[in-house]
Amino acid sequence: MKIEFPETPEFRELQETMKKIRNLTIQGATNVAIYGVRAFAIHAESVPLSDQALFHHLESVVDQLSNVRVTEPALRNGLRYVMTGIRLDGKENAIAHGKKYLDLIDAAKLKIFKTGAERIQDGSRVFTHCHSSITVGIFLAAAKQGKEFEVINTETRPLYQGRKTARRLLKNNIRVTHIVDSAMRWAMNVFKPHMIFMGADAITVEGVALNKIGSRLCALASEEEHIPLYICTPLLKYDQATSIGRLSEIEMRDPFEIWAEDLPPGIRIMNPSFETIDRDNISAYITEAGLIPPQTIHVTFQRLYGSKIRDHHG
Ligand code: RUB
Repeated sequence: MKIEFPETPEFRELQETMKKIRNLTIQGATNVAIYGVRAFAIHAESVPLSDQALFHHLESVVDQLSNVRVTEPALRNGLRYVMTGIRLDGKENAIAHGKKYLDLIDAAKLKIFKTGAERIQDGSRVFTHCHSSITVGIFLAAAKQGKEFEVINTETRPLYQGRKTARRLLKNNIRVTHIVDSAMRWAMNVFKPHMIFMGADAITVEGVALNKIGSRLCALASEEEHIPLYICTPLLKYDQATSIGRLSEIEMRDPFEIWAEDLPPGIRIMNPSFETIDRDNISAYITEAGLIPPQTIHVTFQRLYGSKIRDHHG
C-alpha cells in the first residue's frame, strides 16, 4: 500500500529510511528499530493532521513500516510504544516518546555488552554468524577490557554481512578467522571455539530465536561439537503476537540477491532471510536482564516492559 499523503520533508525522510531498511543500508534488527522509530516519531510530530485523520494516517504508516522487513518486532514494539504515547498526550510529544524507546535500547545494550564481555576470557575463541551490532558490541567491550581473544566468523551469503563484522573487529585489533558459511561445521571441529555468540531478529514465546539464515545450521553444528550457544539480544525483540498463537513471519528476499545475471530458464530461487534456532540449542540468552534461559523470555519481557510496550496482540 502506497501512502500518498502528506509530502512533507519529514515524510520524504521517512520514506527514504524505509528504502534504506529494505535494501539493508540500515542493517540488523537493532538499527532497523532505531532508525525506523526515529523517522516515524519525527514524521508523526510534524504531520499536519489531527483527530481521526491523524490516527488513520499514522496507523497506515505503522503498518507500512512494520512490513518493510516482517521479521523485526523491535521496530514494531517501538512503533507501538510511540503510538501509545501519542494517544495519551498528543502528537506534540511523539519525538520525546521515540527518544524514550531509543533510551530503552541504549540502556539494554550497555547491560548486554557488560554481561557478554564477562563471558569472554583471555585466549577465548568465539564463533559468530552474520553481523549483529549487539554481538560486535560485546566483542568491542571485551577488547576494551584488554582481553586477547579470537573471533571465527562466516561471510554470510548472499549479502556478506559477515565482512562488516570482520572489518569492525579487525579495526579494533581483534583477531578474525573468516570462513564461507558452508565451512561452519568444519571450523567448529577444527578450531574448537569455546562459545558461539549470535544476535537475533525476533524471539518467540517458546524462547525460539529467529536470526540470519544459516543460524540453525550453526546451532545444529554446535550441538554436534558440544559448543555452548548464546543469543545476544535486547528483549525488545520479543514478538508479543506469538503469545496469542501467531507464528513469527520469515522474510523472503529478492532472488536477484543470490543470482542476478544469466539465470538458466525455469530455475526457482528461494532467498529466506532468517530461520529459527530451537530453544534446546540455546544455552542462554544474553539480555538486559542478564543471562536467562529461553523458557523465561515471556515472563522476563513482561517484568521489564509489560506495562510500557503492548502491540495489538499483547
Ligand atoms: C541481520 C541479523 C542479525 C540480527 C541482530 O540480518 O540477522 O544477527 O538482526 O542484529 P540482516 P543486531 O543483515 O538481514 O538485517 O544485534 O544488530 O540487532
